[in-house]
Amino acid sequence: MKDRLEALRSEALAQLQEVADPGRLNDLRVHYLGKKGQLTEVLRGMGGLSAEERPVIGQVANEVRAAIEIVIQSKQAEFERADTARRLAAETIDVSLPGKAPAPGGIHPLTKVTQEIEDIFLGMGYTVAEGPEVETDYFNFEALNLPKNHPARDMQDSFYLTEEILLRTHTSPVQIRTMQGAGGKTPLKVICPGKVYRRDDDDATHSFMFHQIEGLVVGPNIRMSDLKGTLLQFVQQMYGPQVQIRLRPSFFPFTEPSAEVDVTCTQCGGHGCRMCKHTGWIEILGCGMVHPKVLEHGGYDPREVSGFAFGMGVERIALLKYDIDDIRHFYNNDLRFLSQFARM
Ligand code: 2NL
Repeated sequence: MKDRLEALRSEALAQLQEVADPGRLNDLRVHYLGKKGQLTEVLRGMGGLSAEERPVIGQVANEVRAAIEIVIQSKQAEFERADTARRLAAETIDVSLPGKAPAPGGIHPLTKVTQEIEDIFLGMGYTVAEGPEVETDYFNFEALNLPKNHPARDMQDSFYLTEEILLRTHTSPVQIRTMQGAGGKTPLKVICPGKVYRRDDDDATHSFMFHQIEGLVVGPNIRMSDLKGTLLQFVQQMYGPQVQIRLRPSFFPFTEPSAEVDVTCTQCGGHGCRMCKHTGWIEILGCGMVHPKVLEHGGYDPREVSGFAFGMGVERIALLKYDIDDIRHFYNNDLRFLSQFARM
């Protein structure tokens, strides 16, 4: 029996020497050491041994098992090392390859100009308010002293969702809501930026959707001179301290008196050029003293308080600031255009 065990050992070790893959190694392990393997087979004959022989043969059997196991383990470790080495070679990352640079986004020029305007007015103590783009006839027209038969209320000029609901045509309704929310408190100083919608045919200077910023101040003894000083301060921070303004009489249903504001040409400084059509002046916004009826809709008593308001198109301010010739550049999302502002 001892001879059979020794023979089993040398046969197993010889075969294990030749093993070249983990699958075959496992087969041999099962063949020699498994429950129904060769070693078990030999040991089954132990029953016929004498009491003296049994421990001797048992020891030999244990030595044979240990010898085979050791070779299997070292073979297994060898295969694992080879596998790791193969994977390391195959999965090597070349850290010297140039990376794929992520294209960082930039702030849209209209957003940038909006933020700049907001900053200027925040610096003068204003707050910023936003409101819904879908408005009621009351907030968009009625509260702003636009009577039912006013041409601006024509179905042809606005996007109506129903008879009473439309896309806002200016951000003034936000100011009405802000006044009503203030519960008669003064002073009220607010600017309202946002998208507005008008049924225009798109061209270089018109769009069915554009961005407006309106400002409103309400308080005791607010005068036209406060309005003029505020706007001068604004344009000088926006375009430079050399810029002057002039006010021309105008008309809006929600302000009385009303004015159109021109700045000295941002291109030629007022001498006259193509941009200002050789007048030296460029129109940039509309403004006026808040109409008493509008103050009343806002919850104020026009005998006690007064106010001024102004409104400007963000696209127009941006066109002038960056000398852009077509409003549609702002909406096409062409990176050749947008990337010029990304790092400004
Ligand atoms: C323009 C002119 C303007 C206003 C907007 C306003 C708002 C309230 C009361 C009175 Cl709540 N007025 N807004 C006033 C004058 C002119 O906008 O040309 N915008 C592009």
